[in-house]
Amino acid sequence: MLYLVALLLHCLPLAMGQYDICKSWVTTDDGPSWEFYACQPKAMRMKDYVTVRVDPAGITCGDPPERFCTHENPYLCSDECDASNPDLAHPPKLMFDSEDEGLATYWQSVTWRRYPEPLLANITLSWNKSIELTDDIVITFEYGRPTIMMLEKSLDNGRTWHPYQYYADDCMEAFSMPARRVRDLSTTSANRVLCTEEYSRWAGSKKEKTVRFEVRDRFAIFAGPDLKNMDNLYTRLESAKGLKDFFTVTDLRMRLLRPALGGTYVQRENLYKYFYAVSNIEVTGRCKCNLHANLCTFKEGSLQCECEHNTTGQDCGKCKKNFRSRSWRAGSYLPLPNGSPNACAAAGSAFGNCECYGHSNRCSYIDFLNVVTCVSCKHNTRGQHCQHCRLGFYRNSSAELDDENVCIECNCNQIGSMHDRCNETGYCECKEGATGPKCDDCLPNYYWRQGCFPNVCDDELLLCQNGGTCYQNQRCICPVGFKGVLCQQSRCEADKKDCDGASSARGSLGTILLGVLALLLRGWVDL
Ligand SMILES: *[C@@H]1O[C@H](CO)[C@@H](O)[C@H](O)[C@H]1NC(C)=O
Ligand SMILES: *[C@@H]1O[C@H](CO)[C@@H](O)[C@H](O)[C@H]1NC(C)=O
Ligand SMILES: *[C@@H]1O[C@H](CO)[C@@H](O)[C@H](O)[C@H]1NC(C)=O
Ligand SMILES: *[C@@H]1O[C@H](CO)[C@@H](O)[C@H](O)[C@H]1NC(C)=O
Ligand SMILES: *[C@@H]1O[C@H](CO)[C@@H](O)[C@H](O)[C@H]1NC(C)=O
Ligand SMILES: [Ca+2]
Repeated sequence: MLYLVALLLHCLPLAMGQYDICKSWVTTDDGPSWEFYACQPKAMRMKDYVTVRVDPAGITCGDPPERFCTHENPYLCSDECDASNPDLAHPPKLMFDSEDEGLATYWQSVTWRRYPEPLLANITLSWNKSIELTDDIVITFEYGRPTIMMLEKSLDNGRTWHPYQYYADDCMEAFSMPARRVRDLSTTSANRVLCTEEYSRWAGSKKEKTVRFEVRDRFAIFAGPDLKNMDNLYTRLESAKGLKDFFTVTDLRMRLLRPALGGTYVQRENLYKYFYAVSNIEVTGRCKCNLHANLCTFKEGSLQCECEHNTTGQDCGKCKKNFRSRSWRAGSYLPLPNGSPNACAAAGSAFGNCECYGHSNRCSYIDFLNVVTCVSCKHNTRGQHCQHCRLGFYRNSSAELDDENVCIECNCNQIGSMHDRCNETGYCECKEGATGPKCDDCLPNYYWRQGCFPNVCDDELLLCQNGGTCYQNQRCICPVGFKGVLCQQSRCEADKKDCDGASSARGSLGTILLGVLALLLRGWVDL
Protein backbone atom coordinates (compact mmCIF):
# COMPACT_ATOMS: atom_id res chain seq x y z
CA MET A 1 0.00 0.00 0.00
CA LEU A 2 2.71 2.46 1.02
CA TYR A 3 4.55 1.47 -2.12
CA LEU A 4 1.48 2.26 -4.17
CA VAL A 5 1.13 5.71 -2.60
CA ALA A 6 4.75 6.39 -3.29
CA LEU A 7 4.33 5.27 -6.85
CA LEU A 8 1.29 7.50 -7.27
CA LEU A 9 3.09 10.48 -5.80
CA HIS A 10 6.05 9.79 -7.96
CA CYS A 11 3.91 9.80 -11.06
CA LEU A 12 2.15 12.99 -10.02
CA PRO A 13 4.24 15.42 -12.04
CA LEU A 14 3.52 13.47 -15.19
CA ALA A 15 -0.16 13.18 -14.41
CA MET A 16 -0.48 16.93 -13.74
CA GLY A 17 1.04 18.06 -17.00
CA GLN A 18 4.39 19.53 -17.72
CA TYR A 19 6.24 21.58 -15.12
CA ASP A 20 3.18 22.10 -12.92
CA ILE A 21 4.68 21.11 -9.59
CA CYS A 22 7.94 22.05 -7.94
CA LYS A 23 8.38 19.14 -5.56
CA SER A 24 6.77 15.98 -4.29
CA TRP A 25 7.22 13.78 -1.24
CA VAL A 26 8.41 10.41 -2.40
CA THR A 27 9.37 7.19 -0.65
CA THR A 28 12.35 5.36 -1.93
CA ASP A 29 14.39 2.45 -0.57
CA ASP A 30 16.24 5.01 1.59
CA GLY A 31 12.99 6.27 3.15
CA PRO A 32 10.72 9.22 2.33
CA SER A 33 12.14 12.52 1.03
CA TRP A 34 11.36 15.44 -1.21
CA GLU A 35 12.01 15.23 -4.89
CA PHE A 36 12.32 18.50 -6.82
CA TYR A 37 11.34 19.42 -10.36
CA ALA A 38 11.56 22.40 -12.68
CA CYS A 39 8.23 24.21 -12.42
CA GLN A 40 6.44 27.25 -13.84
CA PRO A 41 3.18 29.11 -13.12
CA LYS A 42 0.10 28.73 -15.27
CA ALA A 43 -0.58 31.18 -18.07
CA MET A 44 -2.89 34.04 -17.08
CA ARG A 45 -4.81 36.93 -18.63
CA MET A 46 -2.10 39.52 -18.11
CA LYS A 47 -4.33 42.51 -18.83
CA ASP A 48 -5.78 42.08 -15.33
CA TYR A 49 -2.43 43.05 -13.76
CA VAL A 50 -1.22 45.81 -16.06
CA THR A 51 -0.80 49.53 -15.60
CA VAL A 52 -1.36 51.63 -18.70
CA ARG A 53 -0.14 54.99 -19.87
CA VAL A 54 -1.36 56.81 -22.95
CA ASP A 55 0.82 59.51 -24.54
CA PRO A 56 0.95 62.36 -25.43
CA ALA A 57 -1.15 64.22 -22.83
CA GLY A 58 -4.46 65.28 -24.32
CA ILE A 59 -4.60 62.44 -26.87
CA THR A 60 -7.69 60.89 -25.26
CA CYS A 61 -10.85 62.39 -26.73
CA GLY A 62 -13.52 64.30 -24.81
CA ASP A 63 -11.71 67.25 -23.22
CA PRO A 64 -13.13 69.44 -24.72
CA PRO A 65 -16.05 67.37 -26.01
CA GLU A 66 -15.73 66.50 -29.67
CA ARG A 67 -17.95 65.10 -32.41
CA PHE A 68 -16.75 62.27 -34.61
CA CYS A 69 -17.93 60.33 -37.63
CA THR A 70 -17.20 56.83 -38.88
CA HIS A 71 -15.99 55.56 -42.22
CA GLU A 72 -19.31 53.75 -42.70
CA ASN A 73 -21.26 56.92 -42.25
CA PRO A 74 -18.85 59.79 -42.84
CA TYR A 75 -21.39 62.60 -43.08
CA LEU A 76 -23.56 61.62 -40.17
CA CYS A 77 -21.35 62.92 -37.38
CA SER A 78 -23.78 62.42 -34.57
CA ASP A 79 -21.45 60.62 -32.16
CA GLU A 80 -19.87 62.58 -29.37
CA CYS A 81 -16.97 61.96 -27.02
CA ASP A 82 -17.24 63.82 -23.69
CA ALA A 83 -14.78 63.01 -20.91
CA SER A 84 -17.02 64.56 -18.25
CA ASN A 85 -19.97 62.31 -19.08
CA PRO A 86 -19.45 58.66 -18.03
CA ASP A 87 -21.70 57.47 -20.85
CA LEU A 88 -19.75 59.33 -23.50
CA ALA A 89 -16.21 59.09 -22.08
CA HIS A 90 -13.55 56.79 -23.53
CA PRO A 91 -10.76 56.50 -20.92
CA PRO A 92 -7.79 54.09 -21.32
CA LYS A 93 -9.13 51.60 -18.76
CA LEU A 94 -11.80 50.52 -21.26
CA MET A 95 -9.08 48.65 -23.15
CA PHE A 96 -8.80 46.22 -20.24
CA ASP A 97 -12.32 45.67 -18.92
CA SER A 98 -14.24 42.46 -19.54
CA GLU A 99 -16.14 42.79 -22.76
CA ASP A 100 -19.74 41.69 -22.13
CA GLU A 101 -21.79 40.43 -25.03
CA GLY A 102 -23.06 43.32 -27.07
CA LEU A 103 -21.59 46.79 -27.06
CA ALA A 104 -17.83 47.15 -26.96
CA THR A 105 -16.25 49.65 -24.59
CA TYR A 106 -13.16 51.38 -25.88
CA TRP A 107 -10.48 54.00 -25.43
CA GLN A 108 -10.65 56.63 -28.14
CA SER A 109 -8.23 59.30 -29.32
CA VAL A 110 -8.98 62.81 -30.51
CA THR A 111 -9.71 63.11 -34.24
CA TRP A 112 -7.15 64.04 -36.87
CA ARG A 113 -8.25 67.67 -37.02
CA ARG A 114 -4.61 68.80 -37.02
CA TYR A 115 -3.92 67.04 -40.33
CA PRO A 116 -1.36 67.05 -42.01
CA GLU A 117 0.50 66.97 -38.67
CA PRO A 118 0.64 63.22 -37.90
CA LEU A 119 -1.81 61.75 -35.40
CA LEU A 120 0.50 59.89 -33.02
CA ALA A 121 -0.34 57.98 -29.85
CA ASN A 122 1.61 55.64 -27.60
CA ILE A 123 -0.13 53.05 -25.43
CA THR A 124 2.34 51.69 -22.91
CA LEU A 125 1.56 48.61 -20.80
CA SER A 126 3.75 47.93 -17.76
CA TRP A 127 3.77 44.95 -15.42
CA ASN A 128 6.81 45.71 -13.26
CA LYS A 129 7.53 42.00 -13.66
CA SER A 130 9.00 39.83 -16.41
CA ILE A 131 6.30 37.98 -18.29
CA GLU A 132 6.72 35.10 -20.71
CA LEU A 133 4.19 35.28 -23.54
CA THR A 134 2.37 32.00 -24.13
CA ASP A 135 -0.21 33.07 -26.70
CA ASP A 136 -0.86 35.81 -29.27
CA ILE A 137 -1.16 39.45 -28.25
CA VAL A 138 -4.49 40.55 -29.72
CA ILE A 139 -5.40 44.23 -30.03
CA THR A 140 -8.97 45.01 -31.08
CA PHE A 141 -9.69 48.25 -32.92
CA GLU A 142 -13.19 49.58 -33.36
CA TYR A 143 -13.80 51.73 -36.48
CA GLY A 144 -10.80 50.37 -38.39
CA ARG A 145 -7.21 49.32 -37.72
CA PRO A 146 -4.29 51.77 -38.01
CA THR A 147 -2.63 51.91 -41.41
CA ILE A 148 0.76 52.28 -39.72
CA MET A 149 1.71 51.12 -36.24
CA MET A 150 4.55 49.52 -34.37
CA LEU A 151 4.84 47.26 -31.37
CA GLU A 152 7.79 47.74 -29.03
CA LYS A 153 8.89 45.86 -25.95
CA SER A 154 11.07 46.39 -22.94
CA LEU A 155 12.81 43.81 -20.82
CA ASP A 156 13.98 46.18 -18.11
CA ASN A 157 10.86 47.93 -16.84
CA GLY A 158 10.88 50.55 -19.56
CA ARG A 159 14.49 51.72 -19.38
CA THR A 160 15.31 50.45 -22.88
CA TRP A 161 12.94 49.65 -25.75
CA HIS A 162 13.25 47.39 -28.78
CA PRO A 163 11.07 47.00 -31.87
CA TYR A 164 8.90 43.86 -31.65
CA GLN A 165 6.85 44.04 -34.85
CA TYR A 166 6.04 46.58 -37.56
CA TYR A 167 2.58 46.90 -39.11
CA ALA A 168 1.67 48.86 -42.23
CA ASP A 169 -0.57 48.69 -45.29
CA ASP A 170 2.66 49.25 -47.24
CA CYS A 171 5.75 48.09 -45.32
CA MET A 172 8.19 49.39 -47.91
CA GLU A 173 6.70 52.86 -47.90
CA ALA A 174 6.23 53.12 -44.13
CA PHE A 175 9.35 51.40 -42.80
CA SER A 176 11.49 50.53 -45.85
CA MET A 177 11.07 46.88 -44.93
CA PRO A 178 9.79 44.06 -47.12
CA ALA A 179 6.45 42.62 -46.00
CA ARG A 180 6.69 39.18 -44.39
CA ARG A 181 4.43 36.77 -42.61
CA VAL A 182 5.26 35.02 -39.36
CA ARG A 183 3.93 31.77 -40.86
CA ASP A 184 6.80 31.84 -43.35
CA LEU A 185 9.54 32.03 -40.71
CA SER A 186 11.83 29.05 -40.16
CA THR A 187 13.54 27.49 -37.15
CA THR A 188 16.53 29.78 -37.51
CA SER A 189 14.48 32.96 -37.89
CA ALA A 190 11.74 32.34 -35.31
CA ASN A 191 12.79 35.41 -33.35
CA ARG A 192 13.05 37.78 -36.30
CA VAL A 193 11.48 41.23 -36.00
CA LEU A 194 9.43 41.76 -39.15
CA CYS A 195 6.95 44.04 -40.88
CA THR A 196 3.56 42.58 -41.78
CA GLU A 197 0.79 43.94 -44.00
CA GLU A 198 -1.77 41.40 -42.80
CA TYR A 199 -3.41 43.58 -40.17
CA SER A 200 -3.30 47.06 -41.68
CA ARG A 201 -5.27 46.96 -44.89
CA TRP A 202 -8.81 48.26 -45.03
CA ALA A 203 -11.40 45.51 -44.84
CA GLY A 204 -14.37 47.40 -43.50
CA SER A 205 -14.29 48.49 -39.89
CA LYS A 206 -16.74 45.83 -38.71
CA LYS A 207 -15.05 42.87 -40.37
CA GLU A 208 -11.40 42.76 -39.46
CA LYS A 209 -10.85 44.37 -36.11
CA THR A 210 -7.79 42.68 -34.66
CA VAL A 211 -4.07 43.22 -34.89
CA ARG A 212 -1.99 40.31 -33.67
CA PHE A 213 1.51 39.64 -32.47
CA GLU A 214 1.71 35.98 -33.42
CA VAL A 215 3.20 33.96 -30.59
CA ARG A 216 1.46 30.69 -31.48
CA ASP A 217 2.68 30.77 -35.08
CA ARG A 218 6.20 31.17 -33.82
CA PHE A 219 5.79 28.36 -31.30
CA ALA A 220 4.33 26.20 -34.08
CA ILE A 221 7.63 26.39 -35.96
CA PHE A 222 8.95 24.03 -33.27
CA ALA A 223 5.87 22.44 -31.73
CA GLY A 224 3.89 21.76 -34.89
CA PRO A 225 0.63 23.35 -36.06
CA ASP A 226 -1.45 22.19 -33.06
CA LEU A 227 1.38 22.81 -30.58
CA LYS A 228 1.36 19.06 -29.83
CA ASN A 229 5.11 18.68 -29.69
CA MET A 230 5.78 21.04 -26.80
CA ASP A 231 8.84 19.00 -25.83
CA ASN A 232 10.56 20.15 -28.96
CA LEU A 233 9.65 23.77 -28.17
CA TYR A 234 10.98 23.48 -24.61
CA THR A 235 14.18 21.91 -25.88
CA ARG A 236 14.62 24.79 -28.30
CA LEU A 237 13.81 27.41 -25.68
CA GLU A 238 16.58 25.93 -23.57
CA SER A 239 19.19 25.74 -26.30
CA ALA A 240 18.56 28.45 -28.90
CA LYS A 241 20.25 31.64 -27.91
CA GLY A 242 17.91 34.58 -27.38
CA LEU A 243 14.73 32.58 -28.07
CA LYS A 244 13.44 32.59 -24.49
CA ASP A 245 14.16 36.30 -24.13
CA PHE A 246 12.33 37.01 -27.36
CA PHE A 247 9.06 35.95 -25.72
CA THR A 248 9.85 37.74 -22.45
CA VAL A 249 8.70 41.30 -21.72
CA THR A 250 8.20 43.62 -18.76
CA ASP A 251 6.47 46.30 -20.86
CA LEU A 252 4.80 46.61 -24.24
CA ARG A 253 4.20 49.74 -26.23
CA MET A 254 1.87 50.23 -29.19
CA ARG A 255 2.97 53.20 -31.24
CA LEU A 256 0.00 54.23 -33.35
CA LEU A 257 1.41 56.18 -36.28
CA ARG A 258 -1.45 56.63 -38.77
CA PRO A 259 -5.15 55.83 -38.30
CA ALA A 260 -7.47 53.89 -40.60
CA LEU A 261 -8.20 55.76 -43.81
CA GLY A 262 -11.23 53.78 -45.01
CA GLY A 263 -9.39 52.33 -47.97
CA THR A 264 -8.70 55.66 -49.68
CA TYR A 265 -6.57 58.79 -49.32
CA VAL A 266 -7.07 61.32 -46.52
CA GLN A 267 -10.11 63.48 -47.15
CA ARG A 268 -9.24 66.90 -45.77
CA GLU A 269 -12.81 68.14 -45.78
CA ASN A 270 -13.88 65.56 -43.21
CA LEU A 271 -11.14 64.88 -40.68
CA TYR A 272 -13.61 63.84 -37.97
CA LYS A 273 -13.64 60.26 -39.20
CA TYR A 274 -9.93 59.67 -38.51
CA PHE A 275 -9.02 58.54 -34.98
CA TYR A 276 -7.97 55.48 -32.99
CA ALA A 277 -10.37 53.39 -30.91
CA VAL A 278 -9.10 50.34 -29.00
CA SER A 279 -11.63 48.13 -27.24
CA ASN A 280 -9.39 45.35 -25.95
CA ILE A 281 -5.75 44.33 -25.52
CA GLU A 282 -5.36 40.65 -24.74
CA VAL A 283 -1.97 39.53 -23.44
CA THR A 284 -1.64 35.92 -22.35
CA GLY A 285 1.47 34.86 -20.53
CA ARG A 286 2.98 33.57 -17.35
CA CYS A 287 5.23 35.13 -14.76
CA LYS A 288 8.85 34.43 -15.47
CA CYS A 289 10.06 32.60 -12.35
CA ASN A 290 13.11 30.91 -13.86
CA LEU A 291 11.43 27.50 -13.41
CA HIS A 292 11.61 27.89 -9.63
CA ALA A 293 7.92 28.56 -8.88
CA ASN A 294 4.51 27.30 -9.94
CA LEU A 295 2.57 30.16 -8.36
CA CYS A 296 2.60 33.85 -9.10
CA THR A 297 0.51 36.19 -6.97
CA PHE A 298 -0.50 39.82 -7.14
CA LYS A 299 0.87 41.51 -4.02
CA GLU A 300 1.25 45.20 -3.21
CA GLY A 301 0.42 46.16 -6.76
CA SER A 302 2.91 43.82 -8.45
CA LEU A 303 3.11 40.23 -9.58
CA GLN A 304 5.49 38.16 -7.53
CA CYS A 305 6.71 34.56 -7.96
CA GLU A 306 6.19 32.29 -4.94
CA CYS A 307 9.70 30.94 -5.09
CA GLU A 308 10.65 27.34 -4.28
CA HIS A 309 13.99 25.52 -4.41
CA ASN A 310 15.29 27.96 -1.78
CA THR A 311 15.41 30.78 -4.28
CA THR A 312 14.08 34.30 -3.75
CA GLY A 313 13.46 37.58 -5.57
CA GLN A 314 10.65 38.81 -7.81
CA ASP A 315 11.68 36.30 -10.54
CA CYS A 316 13.30 33.75 -8.15
CA GLY A 317 16.50 35.12 -9.61
CA LYS A 318 18.79 34.47 -6.67
CA CYS A 319 19.44 32.09 -3.83
CA LYS A 320 17.99 32.69 -0.37
CA LYS A 321 20.39 33.77 2.35
CA ASN A 322 22.30 30.78 3.74
CA PHE A 323 21.62 28.85 0.53
CA ARG A 324 24.47 30.26 -1.48
CA SER A 325 27.07 27.53 -1.44
CA ARG A 326 26.86 27.39 -5.23
CA SER A 327 25.91 30.08 -7.65
CA TRP A 328 22.26 30.52 -8.57
CA ARG A 329 21.00 28.89 -11.76
CA ALA A 330 17.65 28.94 -13.51
CA GLY A 331 15.81 25.65 -13.59
CA SER A 332 15.92 23.84 -16.91
CA TYR A 333 13.25 22.22 -19.09
CA LEU A 334 15.79 19.48 -19.74
CA PRO A 335 16.06 16.56 -19.40
CA LEU A 336 12.49 15.90 -20.49
CA PRO A 337 9.93 15.42 -19.07
CA ASN A 338 10.58 16.81 -15.58
CA GLY A 339 13.54 19.07 -16.20
CA SER A 340 16.16 20.00 -13.61
CA PRO A 341 15.33 22.12 -10.58
CA ASN A 342 18.89 23.44 -10.17
CA ALA A 343 17.93 24.25 -6.59
CA CYS A 344 20.04 26.42 -4.33
CA ALA A 345 22.00 24.50 -1.76
CA ALA A 346 22.40 25.31 1.91
CA ALA A 347 25.82 26.54 2.94
CA GLY A 348 27.62 23.63 4.40
CA SER A 349 25.44 20.95 2.89
CA ALA A 350 27.44 20.17 -0.17
CA PHE A 351 31.08 20.78 0.57
CA GLY A 352 31.79 20.83 4.26
CA ASN A 353 31.57 24.46 5.23
CA CYS A 354 32.86 26.26 2.25
CA GLU A 355 30.84 29.43 1.51
CA CYS A 356 31.58 30.85 -1.95
CA TYR A 357 28.97 33.64 -1.84
CA GLY A 358 27.42 32.19 -4.96
CA HIS A 359 30.42 32.93 -7.15
CA SER A 360 31.53 29.33 -7.59
CA ASN A 361 29.95 25.92 -7.99
CA ARG A 362 32.97 23.98 -6.86
CA CYS A 363 35.18 23.62 -3.82
CA SER A 364 38.34 21.69 -3.54
CA TYR A 365 40.33 20.38 -0.63
CA ILE A 366 43.96 21.43 -0.56
CA ASP A 367 45.76 18.64 1.22
CA PHE A 368 48.96 20.28 2.43
CA LEU A 369 47.15 23.40 3.71
CA ASN A 370 44.25 21.42 5.09
CA VAL A 371 41.70 23.92 3.79
CA VAL A 372 38.72 23.75 1.51
CA THR A 373 38.71 26.50 -1.06
CA CYS A 374 36.37 27.70 -3.78
CA VAL A 375 37.45 26.93 -7.33
CA SER A 376 37.08 29.20 -10.37
CA CYS A 377 35.42 32.13 -8.65
CA LYS A 378 33.22 34.01 -11.10
CA HIS A 379 32.07 37.64 -11.30
CA ASN A 380 35.66 38.88 -11.00
CA THR A 381 36.06 37.58 -7.46
CA ARG A 382 38.93 35.60 -5.96
CA GLY A 383 39.98 34.14 -2.65
CA GLN A 384 39.21 31.06 -0.56
CA HIS A 385 35.55 32.07 -0.34
CA CYS A 386 35.48 34.24 -3.48
CA GLN A 387 35.32 37.07 -0.96
CA HIS A 388 37.90 39.39 -2.62
CA CYS A 389 37.98 41.19 -5.93
CA ARG A 390 40.44 40.21 -8.63
CA LEU A 391 43.30 42.57 -9.39
CA GLY A 392 42.03 45.40 -11.54
CA PHE A 393 38.67 45.38 -9.73
CA TYR A 394 37.42 46.96 -6.52
CA ARG A 395 34.61 46.27 -4.09
CA ASN A 396 31.19 47.77 -4.89
CA SER A 397 30.22 49.31 -1.57
CA SER A 398 26.50 49.17 -2.35
CA ALA A 399 26.52 45.46 -3.19
CA GLU A 400 26.52 42.50 -0.80
CA LEU A 401 29.24 39.89 -1.04
CA ASP A 402 26.95 37.50 -2.89
CA ASP A 403 25.91 40.07 -5.51
CA GLU A 404 26.99 39.50 -9.10
CA ASN A 405 28.00 43.17 -9.23
CA VAL A 406 30.22 42.98 -6.16
CA CYS A 407 33.41 43.76 -8.07
CA ILE A 408 33.72 46.81 -10.30
CA GLU A 409 36.43 47.19 -12.89
CA CYS A 410 39.04 49.83 -11.96
CA ASN A 411 39.11 51.15 -15.50
CA CYS A 412 42.32 53.09 -14.93
CA ASN A 413 43.37 55.24 -17.85
CA GLN A 414 46.09 53.20 -19.55
CA ILE A 415 48.28 56.17 -20.27
CA GLY A 416 47.72 58.24 -17.16
CA SER A 417 48.02 55.49 -14.55
CA MET A 418 50.96 53.48 -13.24
CA HIS A 419 49.14 50.14 -13.57
CA ASP A 420 45.69 48.63 -13.81
CA ARG A 421 44.99 48.38 -10.07
CA CYS A 422 43.05 50.71 -7.81
CA ASN A 423 42.36 51.15 -4.09
CA GLU A 424 39.15 50.18 -2.27
CA THR A 425 37.33 53.30 -3.44
CA GLY A 426 38.28 52.85 -7.09
CA TYR A 427 41.14 55.35 -7.21
CA CYS A 428 43.97 54.47 -9.58
CA GLU A 429 47.62 55.30 -8.99
CA CYS A 430 48.59 58.13 -11.30
CA LYS A 431 51.80 58.93 -13.12
CA GLU A 432 53.42 62.31 -12.57
CA GLY A 433 51.15 65.14 -13.62
CA ALA A 434 48.00 62.98 -13.94
CA THR A 435 45.07 63.11 -11.52
CA GLY A 436 41.40 62.12 -11.09
CA PRO A 437 40.05 58.76 -9.87
CA LYS A 438 40.95 57.11 -13.19
CA CYS A 439 44.05 59.30 -13.88
CA ASP A 440 42.49 60.70 -17.00
CA ASP A 441 42.90 64.35 -15.99
CA CYS A 442 45.97 66.53 -15.55
CA LEU A 443 47.07 68.53 -12.54
CA PRO A 444 47.14 72.32 -12.88
CA ASN A 445 50.16 73.41 -14.95
CA TYR A 446 50.07 70.16 -16.94
CA TYR A 447 48.45 69.50 -20.29
CA TRP A 448 47.07 66.22 -21.75
CA ARG A 449 48.58 64.78 -24.87
CA GLN A 450 48.87 60.99 -24.62
CA GLY A 451 49.63 61.53 -20.94
CA CYS A 452 50.25 64.62 -18.85
CA PHE A 453 53.16 66.90 -19.64
CA PRO A 454 54.26 70.03 -17.80
CA ASN A 455 53.05 73.23 -19.46
CA VAL A 456 55.60 74.81 -21.77
CA CYS A 457 53.83 78.14 -21.63
CA ASP A 458 50.78 79.65 -19.95
CA ASP A 459 49.16 82.98 -19.08
CA GLU A 460 50.87 83.46 -15.75
CA LEU A 461 54.44 82.41 -15.12
CA LEU A 462 55.54 80.92 -18.41
CA LEU A 463 54.58 83.80 -20.66
CA CYS A 464 55.57 83.69 -24.30
CA GLN A 465 57.74 86.73 -24.94
CA ASN A 466 58.25 89.18 -27.75
CA GLY A 467 54.60 88.96 -28.82
CA GLY A 468 54.49 85.16 -29.09
CA THR A 469 51.20 83.34 -28.35
CA CYS A 470 50.81 80.22 -26.26
CA TYR A 471 49.28 77.27 -28.17
CA GLN A 472 47.38 74.88 -25.87
CA ASN A 473 50.09 75.16 -23.22
CA GLN A 474 52.28 73.12 -25.51
CA ARG A 475 54.42 75.68 -27.31
CA CYS A 476 54.82 79.35 -28.08
CA ILE A 477 54.06 80.44 -31.59
CA CYS A 478 56.73 83.07 -32.18
CA PRO A 479 56.57 86.11 -34.44
CA VAL A 480 58.99 86.21 -37.36
CA GLY A 481 62.43 87.06 -36.09
CA PHE A 482 62.17 85.24 -32.76
CA LYS A 483 62.70 81.74 -31.59
CA GLY A 484 63.31 79.76 -28.45
CA VAL A 485 60.87 77.95 -26.19
CA LEU A 486 59.37 81.25 -25.01
CA CYS A 487 60.35 83.21 -28.13
CA GLN A 488 62.92 84.84 -25.91
CA GLN A 489 65.68 84.64 -28.46
CA SER A 490 66.15 86.84 -31.50
CA ARG A 491 67.03 85.06 -34.71
CA CYS A 492 69.73 87.74 -35.34
CA GLU A 493 71.42 87.00 -32.08
CA ALA A 494 71.41 83.35 -32.87
CA ASP A 495 72.59 83.66 -36.42
CA LYS A 496 74.51 86.89 -36.95
CA LYS A 497 74.75 86.35 -40.68
CA ASP A 498 71.05 87.16 -41.04
CA CYS A 499 71.46 90.62 -39.64
CA ASP A 500 73.44 93.70 -40.74
CA GLY A 501 74.44 96.98 -39.19
CA ALA A 502 70.90 97.91 -38.34
CA SER A 503 70.96 95.15 -35.84
CA SER A 504 71.32 97.50 -32.93
CA ALA A 505 67.82 98.84 -33.61
CA ARG A 506 66.40 95.36 -33.82
CA GLY A 507 63.79 93.80 -31.74
CA SER A 508 60.21 94.08 -30.88
CA LEU A 509 58.37 97.20 -30.08
CA GLY A 510 59.09 96.44 -26.44
CA THR A 511 62.81 96.46 -26.85
CA ILE A 512 62.67 99.57 -28.98
CA LEU A 513 60.61 101.34 -26.33
CA LEU A 514 63.00 100.18 -23.66
CA GLY A 515 65.86 101.61 -25.70
CA VAL A 516 64.07 104.91 -26.16
CA LEU A 517 63.26 105.01 -22.47
CA ALA A 518 66.89 104.41 -21.64
CA LEU A 519 67.96 107.23 -23.94
CA LEU A 520 65.40 109.56 -22.42
CA LEU A 521 66.50 108.67 -18.94
CA ARG A 522 70.09 109.35 -19.83
CA GLY A 523 69.06 112.72 -21.28
CA TRP A 524 67.15 113.49 -18.12
CA VAL A 525 70.16 112.69 -16.01
CA ASP A 526 72.39 114.79 -18.23
CA LEU A 527 70.14 117.76 -17.61
C1 LIG B 1 6.27 57.15 -28.25
O1 LIG B 1 7.38 56.44 -27.72
C2 LIG B 1 8.59 56.61 -28.46
C3 LIG B 1 9.67 55.78 -27.82
O2 LIG B 1 9.30 54.43 -27.74
C4 LIG B 1 8.97 58.07 -28.47
O3 LIG B 1 10.12 58.24 -29.26
C5 LIG B 1 7.83 58.88 -29.04
O4 LIG B 1 8.16 60.24 -28.98
C6 LIG B 1 6.56 58.63 -28.28
N1 LIG B 1 5.46 59.31 -28.97
C7 LIG B 1 4.57 60.01 -28.30
C8 LIG B 1 3.48 60.59 -29.14
O5 LIG B 1 4.59 60.17 -27.09
C1 LIG C 1 7.89 46.90 -8.69
O1 LIG C 1 8.05 45.67 -8.02
C2 LIG C 1 8.99 45.72 -6.95
C3 LIG C 1 9.19 44.32 -6.43
O2 LIG C 1 7.98 43.68 -6.18
C4 LIG C 1 8.46 46.67 -5.87
O3 LIG C 1 9.38 46.75 -4.82
C5 LIG C 1 8.28 48.04 -6.49
O4 LIG C 1 7.71 48.91 -5.56
C6 LIG C 1 7.37 47.96 -7.72
N1 LIG C 1 7.36 49.25 -8.37
C7 LIG C 1 6.24 49.81 -8.78
C8 LIG C 1 6.39 51.13 -9.46
O5 LIG C 1 5.14 49.30 -8.61
C1 LIG D 1 15.30 24.35 1.10
O1 LIG D 1 15.64 24.49 2.46
C2 LIG D 1 14.86 23.73 3.36
C3 LIG D 1 15.34 24.05 4.74
O2 LIG D 1 15.01 25.38 5.05
C4 LIG D 1 15.00 22.25 3.03
O3 LIG D 1 14.17 21.49 3.91
C5 LIG D 1 14.58 22.00 1.59
O4 LIG D 1 14.79 20.65 1.25
C6 LIG D 1 15.39 22.89 0.66
N1 LIG D 1 14.87 22.75 -0.68
C7 LIG D 1 15.68 22.49 -1.73
C8 LIG D 1 15.01 22.38 -3.05
O5 LIG D 1 16.86 22.35 -1.63
C1 LIG E 1 26.90 48.07 -7.38
O1 LIG E 1 25.95 47.14 -6.93
C2 LIG E 1 24.60 47.55 -7.08
C3 LIG E 1 23.71 46.51 -6.43
O2 LIG E 1 23.81 45.30 -7.09
C4 LIG E 1 24.31 47.73 -8.58
O3 LIG E 1 22.97 48.18 -8.75
C5 LIG E 1 25.28 48.73 -9.15
O4 LIG E 1 25.08 48.81 -10.57
C6 LIG E 1 26.71 48.30 -8.88
N1 LIG E 1 27.60 49.36 -9.35
C7 LIG E 1 28.41 49.21 -10.40
C8 LIG E 1 29.23 50.39 -10.78
O5 LIG E 1 28.50 48.14 -11.01
C1 LIG F 1 41.91 55.83 -2.36
O1 LIG F 1 42.70 56.85 -2.93
C2 LIG F 1 42.13 58.16 -2.85
C3 LIG F 1 43.05 59.11 -3.60
O2 LIG F 1 44.38 58.86 -3.30
C4 LIG F 1 41.95 58.55 -1.40
O3 LIG F 1 41.33 59.83 -1.32
C5 LIG F 1 41.08 57.53 -0.72
O4 LIG F 1 40.98 57.81 0.64
C6 LIG F 1 41.68 56.13 -0.90
N1 LIG F 1 40.75 55.18 -0.32
C7 LIG F 1 41.18 54.24 0.51
C8 LIG F 1 40.13 53.35 1.06
O5 LIG F 1 42.34 54.11 0.80
CA1 LIG G 1 -13.28 47.16 -23.61
